[in-house]
Amino acid sequence: MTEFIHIKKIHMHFLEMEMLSPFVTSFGRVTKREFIVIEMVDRNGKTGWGECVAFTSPWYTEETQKTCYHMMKEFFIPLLLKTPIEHPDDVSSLFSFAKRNNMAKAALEAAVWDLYAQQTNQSLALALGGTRSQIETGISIGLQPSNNALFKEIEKAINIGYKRVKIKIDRKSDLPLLETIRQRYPDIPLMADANSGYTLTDAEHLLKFDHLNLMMIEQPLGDQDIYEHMHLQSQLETPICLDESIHSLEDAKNAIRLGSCKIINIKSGRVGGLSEAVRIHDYCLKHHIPVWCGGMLESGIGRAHNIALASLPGFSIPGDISASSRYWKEDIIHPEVTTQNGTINVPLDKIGIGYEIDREKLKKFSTSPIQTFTL
Ligand code: OSB
Ligand code: MG
Repeated sequence: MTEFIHIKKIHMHFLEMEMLSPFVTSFGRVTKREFIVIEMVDRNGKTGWGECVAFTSPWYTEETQKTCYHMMKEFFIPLLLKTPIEHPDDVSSLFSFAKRNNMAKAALEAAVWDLYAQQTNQSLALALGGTRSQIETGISIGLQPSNNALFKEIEKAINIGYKRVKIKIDRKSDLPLLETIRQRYPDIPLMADANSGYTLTDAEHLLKFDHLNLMMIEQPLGDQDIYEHMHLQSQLETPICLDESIHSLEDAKNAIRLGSCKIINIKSGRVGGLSEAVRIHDYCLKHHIPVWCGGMLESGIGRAHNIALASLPGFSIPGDISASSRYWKEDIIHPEVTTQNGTINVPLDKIGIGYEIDREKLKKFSTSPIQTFTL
């Protein structure tokens, strides 16, 4: 019998971390990453950690750090403080009265998962059902100012040993660019992320990607769409992977039943938490749909949760979980996340997320005083 988790205190840390280099997509440019870090203390004095992965502006989903702050403070935290939690899966039911706001929900649920893993004396990875002690990982390269800059980034990634290279594409410079990359690097595991840059009228154009031997094309059509992706996938050889369109298990089921994609990118923040991420994983595994763990330019805390999630058996494609040093001069966890020839060790034998939080760094990157919530 596990005991209930009684949450006594929730501290919010407000951070801003400068990225080593700006991350550019067709929607915008991230140069500084703003985060709310959740520090959750239970009645035994144990501390669980979570990170809110929303951006400063709503370009990727409708949420922002400020909307998440509002939702957590006004709705989710008061509920958590007065409701004993038997299992982290209960958090999504507790929050289900509120529509969407998935990243706000996920930030708090992640800290509950960390507490639960500690209470049951195991690593977060094992608590989630992870089976791997090492995960293979890839890299996501943002839009670059020139082709040469992009080739340099690709070469760097290959030399480091990343198992998969993802580049961002837009309608302006997709096909010639991909063709050039393929000529230079005929065999690298390559994929392209369109972040919804196309419409169904581009189908004929996208068919020309089929000879490029891409592992997949990620989210070519609208960020709300599942139906049109079905039409596109029925014409394309290249597997479609959905990212933005998948907010829940229900979305994943619909996409798979319609044949709208052959692969799914799972991000716990986008789907409202690790529990929903695991449910999507389980469904995909059962239906032979490979999944991989996406990234949100996380600090070490979110990265640690991603590593734990990616240790589940259905994560059969290298994800967007790169080393801390790819994004940050200094990370807020210890040790930092490192890769060895494109793999990351899962801290299966540690308790909880398996990384220490560096409080000095938390303080260093804080932009305003800690806020504490109690009953
Ligand atoms: O579309 O997967 C995406 C970053 C921010 C928002 C959306 C996406 C991305 C990435 C990079 O591709 C992921 C990462 O390296 O953390
Ligand atoms: Mg994507």
